[in-house]
Formats: sequence, C-alpha cells, structure tokens
Amino acid sequence: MFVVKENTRSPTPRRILTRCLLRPADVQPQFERFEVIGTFNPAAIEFDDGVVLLVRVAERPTETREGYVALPYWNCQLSGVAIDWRRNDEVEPIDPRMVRIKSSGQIRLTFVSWLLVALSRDGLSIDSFGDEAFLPAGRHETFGVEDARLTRIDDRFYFTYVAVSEHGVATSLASTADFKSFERHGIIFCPENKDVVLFPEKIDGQYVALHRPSMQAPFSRPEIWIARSPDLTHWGSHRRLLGAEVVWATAKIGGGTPPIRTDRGWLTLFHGHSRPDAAGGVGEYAAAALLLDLDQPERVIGFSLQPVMVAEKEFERSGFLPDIVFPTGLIRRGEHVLVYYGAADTATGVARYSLSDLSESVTPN
Ligand code: MAN
Repeated sequence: MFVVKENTRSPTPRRILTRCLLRPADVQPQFERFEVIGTFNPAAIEFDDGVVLLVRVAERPTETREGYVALPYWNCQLSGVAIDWRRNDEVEPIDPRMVRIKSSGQIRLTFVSWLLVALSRDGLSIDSFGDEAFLPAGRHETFGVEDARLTRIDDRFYFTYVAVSEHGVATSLASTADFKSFERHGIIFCPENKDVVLFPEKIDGQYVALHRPSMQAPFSRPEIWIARSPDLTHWGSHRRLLGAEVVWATAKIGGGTPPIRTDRGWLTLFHGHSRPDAAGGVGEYAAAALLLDLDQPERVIGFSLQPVMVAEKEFERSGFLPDIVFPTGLIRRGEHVLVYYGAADTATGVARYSLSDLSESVTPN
C-alpha cells in the first residue's frame, strides 16, 4: 500500500471531508438483463447553481452460462447491447476487467460502459439524474464510452471521453449546453490515448489539452503530454510534460482533472499507478497535484513528490478493483476545492481539500 510520507519541503494536504456520492445500487441498469457494477470516474463541473456529473456506468450481463464467459459489446446495427459467449478455454483471464481471446490475442472487456448525468445542488450529495444517457455510438465505441472530463469553454460544456473498441482506446470529444442533448465532435486523439483534459481558456489564442499516449513499444513508460489546437479537434505542438520523475508511479501516469486557474498556476490532479505485486492484480492508483505555468503551460512549476490522495476509506479500498482513487473533476469553492473521483472502479466519491494545502504540496521543479 502507498504510504504517504511527510515531506519536510512540501507538507501533505489533509482531506477535510470525504463522501461516497454514488454506488452501483443507486443506478438502474440501462440494458435489459444487465446489472450495474460500477458508477465511477465522474466528470464534474459547476452548472445551474450546483454541480453536474457525468458518471461512467459499467454494466455486465446477469446471465451466466456454465463453462462460458460473457463478453458484452455495443452492436451498432442494432443500437443496443449484445453478448459474445466464449468458451472458458478460448480465453485467458487477465484481471476482473478483461480477458484475452487466445486465437486472436485481442483483449475484451467483461462490461460495457455509458455516461449518466447526475445533478447535485450542494456538490456533496446527488439530488437527481438526467433523462438523457450518453450511450456508445458507432464502430469506435463498441466496447463502451468511459471516463469523461468536463470543461466549460465560454458558454458550452465540452467533455472528452474514452472510446473503446476493437480499433483501440481513443479519446473523443462531445459537447452540450444543457446536459439534455449532446453533440459529438469525433475522435480527437487516436489510439492508444486516454486521460485527455482540456484547459478552460485559450492560451495565446490556442486551446490546450493534456493527453496520455500509451506507447506500446517498450522504449518508454506512459507519460503525460501536452498539446495545442486552433479549434479543439486538430491537435499539434505535442510536448512531453511528466513521467518517470514521478517516482511512486511505477507503472502508469495520466492526467486526472481539467486544470483550474490559481494564483500560483494551473492546478490539476493527476493519477499514478503502481505496479501490481501479484499476477491478476491491478496495483494501486493514487493522485498528486501538478502546477503549470499560467502563460506557458508546457512549463512545469512543480508537482507533489508524494501522492496527496491514496485509497484509505473502505469504499476506496474494496470494490471491483481494490485500492483505487482516480480523480476526474476539480471544483473550486472559495478557499477549498472539491475533488470528484472514482473509487475502487466501483463508486463515485467527493473529497474536500484546502486549495492552499494542495498547492503547497507541490515541490518546485
Ligand atoms: C483500462 C481500465 C478499464 C477500461 C479500459 C479501456 O484497462 O481503465 O477500466 O475499461 O482501460 O479504457
């Protein structure tokens, strides 16, 4: 387990409050004869005097067949879910999330995800759900839509989300004005790339995003990159931002929350993943703070050398995958921030921190 070490140069911020906001039992399945196994990794933004969340809902079939594994997918022709039943000896289990089809080497998920609109007046409890579900659509989303991140740009809410299919793990963009109807803008980062967060303002006349290419060639480990765009859909000026210098993230690192403007710079939380101790395990996910220069966000002001958030509450330590906190939304409330996050790939949580504690946890580069 990660132990948050007290660092003499940069104090570790304390969580002032933690709440579990949403659990699978709170949400009705969208698909017939499916059950909800996850309500997690929520995008969050201020909306209508409250907070709106776009929560990833993962569902799996309720039916089981002796000697078979159920691999659900979105069938574009039928505009609905379907199930591939594979014999146990045809697949190699990897972890609870996925199996490998032995004949093709292809990875398949054991669930399919969609996005649920959830509304909260106080930001600390859910009052209602929106009527419109954001469901998979098209051949790049057949294994689901996952892990949205919301950014308000002018009067529109843009969200990036992960589009998973046999063509890979890509990141797409969509937008809405009211969370009742959505416009899709297509893939903005081709496979393999996820954890894309948009900045809320143009910088030097350009949009800015953090992204996380997952290099398949073993030359490097996954790293957070930064890119610019004239129009939110065409991205270039790619630069590497952060990676191996985050020593506790031994397996992976990725952007977490869309950045917010603070006096010290753009503040964002990113996640890091430690290598699992045992085969079949997934390892732990924790989060830390990163500050980027306001005028030139390619310049890292600093980051917290130790995680500022680790799985510690029961709902973070146990679930579909244990020991995961995965921040995906950050909302400023005066001198505090609310961090919205996925817990144990199962539930949605919110934690409150003091803004100055978080930025003081950052050690200058
Ligand atoms: C990882 C995890 C899963 C997710 C897949 C595809 O394996 O984040 O939860 O379904 O990637 O994005």
